[in-house]
Amino acid sequence: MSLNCGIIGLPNVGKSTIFSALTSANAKASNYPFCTIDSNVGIVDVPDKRLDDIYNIFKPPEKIPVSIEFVDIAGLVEGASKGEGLGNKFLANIREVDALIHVVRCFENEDIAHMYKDLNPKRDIDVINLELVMSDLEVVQKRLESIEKLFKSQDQKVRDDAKKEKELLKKVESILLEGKPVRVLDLNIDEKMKLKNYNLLTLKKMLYLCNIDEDSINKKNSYVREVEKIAKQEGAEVLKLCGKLEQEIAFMDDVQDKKEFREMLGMEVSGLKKLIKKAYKLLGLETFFSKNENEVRAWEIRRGTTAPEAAGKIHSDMKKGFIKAKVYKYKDLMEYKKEEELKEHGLIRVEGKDYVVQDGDIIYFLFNN
Ligand SMILES: Nc1nc2c(ncn2[C@@H]2O[C@H](COP(=O)(O)OP(=O)(O)OP(=O)(O)O)[C@@H](O)[C@H]2O)c(=O)[nH]1
Ligand SMILES: [Mg+2]
Repeated sequence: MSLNCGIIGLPNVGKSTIFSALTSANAKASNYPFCTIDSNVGIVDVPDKRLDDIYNIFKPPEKIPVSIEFVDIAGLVEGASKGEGLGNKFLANIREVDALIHVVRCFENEDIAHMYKDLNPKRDIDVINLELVMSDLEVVQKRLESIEKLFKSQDQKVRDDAKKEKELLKKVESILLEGKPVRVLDLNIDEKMKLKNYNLLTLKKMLYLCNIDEDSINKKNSYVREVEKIAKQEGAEVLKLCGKLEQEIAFMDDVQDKKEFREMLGMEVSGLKKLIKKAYKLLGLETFFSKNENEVRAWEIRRGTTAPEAAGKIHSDMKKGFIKAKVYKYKDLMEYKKEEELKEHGLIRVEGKDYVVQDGDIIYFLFNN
């Protein structure tokens, strides 16, 4: 199953517009706050020039990219964590995703209703982030209450574990009480593993996505600058795109038309491509490639994945019977163009079960059936 990014934000900021551009499917988008109630899910291919380059060298029948999932979630409002505007349901949707894309409205348009009268990205961001914080606080405080009974256990280990968990949760609670997201805490691996069970919203990675108007594509926009400042303070990523135009382009059939339209607007790179790539990184994913006579294929892995685990992505038998991996680098292939040349230059390595797969590796696994 692919990992997913949830698209969140206030109502009517352009979440569904961006989602439908991403998936080129007609996710319902309209000028009514709360237009999205059930979340839409779309699977999107991750563009990767390296896959195209490898494919162009070997030219097997098929080329298969990696994909990630986007979830278009309904707009949150102030008080969502208290159940306002179906808030709890929407927060539950957010709890299920792996990372967050926070859409912030940075376009002025009197015809498009906004929750508040004026445009103020900082206030909008604060509203959403506070709801996420409040929702996490409720989870943490509930657990802190229920953990108390564990201290009465006869089992020393249960009591010790409960003590450790309480200490951790207290640390988390105090950061939330300051109104800050849990992701700003410096947690060790052990603590991260423990917190995983709670699926905390503010521990998920977040990317701020400024939805701008047509005029701001090649111009500075003071709203975007404001969001950039906030993102910098939080160590979060930020990206701007014009949802409406991206949607229009996504719906064009002809590739050449798309290209010309982009050029006319001075958009060299597709905003959507940038967004998908950033989302992929946000999910902590890297790519290795496999090739055989039928296909060249990209596979997503988490940083730190070993060779047998990577083999298991392709087939569980490959992991079970893993013997070794023949590995070479994408950049070496680009330099020498042929596997024979790579071999001659000693650039095809044989790696064992402890090898940590690197982004851009091209791998052939040998295994026992
Ligand atoms: N001018 C302009 N309008 C936009 C842009 N992006 C979205 N809109 C318009 O804003 C309105 C709301 O867009 P949606 O994508 O439905 O907003 P949403 O955030 O999904 O809204 P909810 O699902 O109600 O929370 C629609 O009328 C869009 O056409 C943009 O970049 N520029
Ligand atoms: Mg929507």
